[in-house]
This record gives sequence, C-alpha cells and structure tokens, in this order.
Amino acid sequence: MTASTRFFTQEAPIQYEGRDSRNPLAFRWYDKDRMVLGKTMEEQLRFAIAYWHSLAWPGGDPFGGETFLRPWMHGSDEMAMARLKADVGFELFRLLDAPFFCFHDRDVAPEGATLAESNRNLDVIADVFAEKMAREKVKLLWGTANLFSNRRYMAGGATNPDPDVFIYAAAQVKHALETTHRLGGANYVLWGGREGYETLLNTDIGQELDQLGRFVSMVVEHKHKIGFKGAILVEPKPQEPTKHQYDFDVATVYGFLERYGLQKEVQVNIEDNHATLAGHTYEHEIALACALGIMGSLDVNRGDRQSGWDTDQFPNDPTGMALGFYHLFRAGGFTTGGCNFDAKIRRQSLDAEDLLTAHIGGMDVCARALLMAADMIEDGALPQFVEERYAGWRKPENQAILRGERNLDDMAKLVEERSINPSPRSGRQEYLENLVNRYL
Ligand code: XLS
Ligand code: NI
Ligand code: NI
Repeated sequence: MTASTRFFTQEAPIQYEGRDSRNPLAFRWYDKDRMVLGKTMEEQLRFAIAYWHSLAWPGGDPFGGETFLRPWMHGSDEMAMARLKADVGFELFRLLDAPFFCFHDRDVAPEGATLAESNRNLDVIADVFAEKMAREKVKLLWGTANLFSNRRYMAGGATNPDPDVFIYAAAQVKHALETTHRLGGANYVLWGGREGYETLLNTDIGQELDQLGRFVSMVVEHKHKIGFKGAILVEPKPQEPTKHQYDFDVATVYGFLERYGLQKEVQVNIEDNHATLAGHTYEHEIALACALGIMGSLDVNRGDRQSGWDTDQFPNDPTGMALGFYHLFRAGGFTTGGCNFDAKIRRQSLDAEDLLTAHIGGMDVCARALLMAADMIEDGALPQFVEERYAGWRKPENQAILRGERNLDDMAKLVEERSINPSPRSGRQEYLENLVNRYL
C-alpha cells in the first residue's frame, strides 16, 4: 500500500450512478461511456486535474496562511515530499478516473539554487510521472512553466526590462516544453501572469510586446525543432497578478498573434473566470475563438459576482457552461484540448474527500452542459434561426461584396438599381432564450 492510499479513505474509483443517486461520491451526470454527438462523454470532455490547485496550494489567502496542512508540504526532504505529492496526485487521478492532468514545472518539483538544479529536480519527478503513466490511464493534457512566483519574475518573464531575465525564462520554458514533450503532452500552455505592467510610468509597452512576440516565436520554433506535435496555447487574462496583462482576452491575443505572424501556430486556452474578469462571458470568448480559428482548450472554473479577482471556484452553472459548449461542439469540439479544472476548493474545505466532491460536481456540471449543448445542436432550431438570419449573404450577388469585388460606388448604384430601402426584422431574443430554457 502506498502512502497515498492513506490520504484518501475512498479506495474504488468514482462510479456513475445516475441522477437519482444520493451518494455524494458518485457521478450523477458524467457517464463516461455514454455517446454524445458521436463520441463518448469521456472523449468529448477530456477532463484534466490541475496539479497546482489540488496538490500544490496550501489554502492561504492574503490575510492568512495555510489551512490544509497537507503531509507532503511538511517535511525537510523536499524531493521526498515531491514524490509523496505525486503519489497522492496519481491516486486522485485514479479515484476520479481522470483521463488527463496538467502541471507547472514548479508545482511538481522544488526550485533549486540554479536553473540546472531545478531542471534536475524536474527530471527526477518527470521520471516518476513517466513510470506511473505507463501503469495508469491518465495522460498529460498540458504542461507549463511557472514564470510568476519567483521574485526574479516580479517585472515579467518574457517582458522583463532585464534581458537576463528573458534569457532565464526562455531557458526555463525550453526545459518545461521538453518535459511536456517527453511525457506525451497534448498541448503546452503559456500564461503570462506577470507579462504586463504595474505602471506605465516605468514601462515601454512597445518594447515589451516585441519581447513577448519574440519569446512566443522561439517557443514555436523549438516545438518544431524537437518534433512536439501538441498545440502551443496562450491563456488570456486581463489582470491579476499584474494590473494590466498583455494577453487581455481572446481578441487581444489574436491581434498579438497576427502582428507576430503566429496566428496559424498558436491557439488559446480560455478560462471562464478570466473571461468574466475581462468583462466578457465564457460563451463570448469561446465563440470568438472558434470564429477566429484559434480555439484550443478550456480551463473550467467560475468566479464570484461580488469579487473582482480570480476566485477559481469549481463550476456550478450548467446553463452558462452549455452556452459556451454549444459554440465549441458546433465547431466540432476539442482536438488537442480538454476541460482542465483550473479550480480550487475553498480554504475551509480541509478534508481529502472535499477534493473528490469538488471534482465530481465539476465533472457533472460539464457533463450536464454537454448534454444540453448536444440537444441545442441536434434539435437544430437555434442554429437554423441564425442560418436564416444571414441567408441574404449566401446569395451570389452579396457574396461578391465579401469577396472584395464591389466598392462604395457599387453600393450607391445597388441602392438605386435594387430600390433598396431595408425594413428591419425582429431579432427574437426572448423567443431564443425561451428555446434555450427548453433544453435545461
Ligand atoms: C491563473 C491561470 C493559471 C494558468 C496556468 O490565473 O489560470 O493557473 O492556467 O499557468
Ligand atoms: Ni485563473
Ligand atoms: Ni488557467
């Protein structure tokens, strides 16, 4: 028996028991083998567990320190603690029957005094992972590098005014990307928590954006060099920890990618709580990414209406999730991406069991949302309404406008020739909202 089985009292993986089950340690909606839109729920949703929140976070907040007192955070031998954490982590993945997990380099192994030492520590734990992954079903959805915790990154990694920090960060990302590749990761994520500014009084925005453009280009070049087949994903967020982050939202990231010629190489990892912090909805960000052809993966969580920060709570709103899923699955669903629980239990949720129930609830919310989205797509009334609303644009004479074959003079002539005097048509928003409620 491993140390990890002493952390969770639960021994058998969580099972689907159906919506009438009263068992808190059972799925009520997530029936992994159920076919939805041509694939099993497991294949469609591609759930991942986030190492940082569930295994590396001690339960602190700005007013108080750790509450969880996890055994693997209290030992003098840091590498032994990292191994114990891995044991508990893989036990968590097994109990939740999770197909994927995600990690930052510094979540899984301690940082050393030099980059070389940090790399060695990461390699040791990557070996532990590789060994466990050969035995278990869990795979790596994505890896990433932590370029925000250490004080050297306080003014940014890629966007630091000091070129030595850029170089250090790039070398760290090289190793994290290679480790992700070695473990068969499906994606590599770049989230720029400190790629932004605190005050414009000390910041050259144009210079910093050029640094970031070059940094991301080097990551893409290296991906091809080592033969990594996964996707490179940028994760938008408007602020926190920096006052203003350059990867503000999907639209901003797309503009950045175009400027640096990366729009065919990089996609986005969209997080619900980041979408709302940017003043959008998850639905908006997902629909836009699908329309721009850069939809990669999802961090599923939720914020709090009263809080202006990233509370990273487990999702509990199937309807909101379904509206986002509707766009994602209409566009064909995930390819390399999945639903990563970038979510943490509350700091009063002390028990091992709380980690299980949080994920069970989140997985059920996503499963329910998938079923709703499938109904919306298969019933066809919603997509058909939109199709008809734009039907005029399918006519060859109007297609010619979009192809750039007509100019403003032509527009003036057309108004005369066709006696155009448009009469507005109802957008029927309430009818459509009632339609959505039918799928609940
Ligand atoms: C923080 C981000 C982070 C990324 C990975 O707000 O969501 O957790 O997903 O670096
Ligand atoms: Ni977040
Ligand atoms: Ni995230």
